[in-house]
Amino acid sequence: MTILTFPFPIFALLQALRRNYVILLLLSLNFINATPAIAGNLSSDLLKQPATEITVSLGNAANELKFEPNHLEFLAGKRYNLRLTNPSQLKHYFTAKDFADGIWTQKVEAGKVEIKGAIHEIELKPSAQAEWVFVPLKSGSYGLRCPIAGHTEAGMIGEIVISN
Ligand SMILES: [Cu+2]
Repeated sequence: MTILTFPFPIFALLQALRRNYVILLLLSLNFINATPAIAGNLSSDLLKQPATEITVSLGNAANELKFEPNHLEFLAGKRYNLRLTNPSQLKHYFTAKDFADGIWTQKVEAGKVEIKGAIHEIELKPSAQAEWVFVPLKSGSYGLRCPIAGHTEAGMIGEIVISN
């Protein structure tokens, strides 16, 4: 009896595996085909949005070690132009790595140079300016700081919130 029933489960199993294999193959083909199309549509739609401008000052003319403002709020899916300025006589950084991981950067523009692709940190020399054009994607609360020795400790920190 056991000998007679034995081949059936094996056959059923093989059939099931074959069926699953086909489903998995279809799923992976779908994934491969769909992903670039979605990414393509997403970025072209995002690029059409007018960018909301927000200015953040790194330090100030009195050389105080702070970001002004030190609290930034963004909405996921909207396009922004974050203008960074350094009106002080000191070099400063805009460092917000987790925030940078949660956004899609279109470009960073400084002087006559445009940089495309992911950016994690921007250094501004005295009187420098830069524009960071991006679309926030991942909601959360992220830390901002200037990592130059003594600056974070003196309070050159901030918070960036992305909400849905
Ligand atoms: Cu600084």
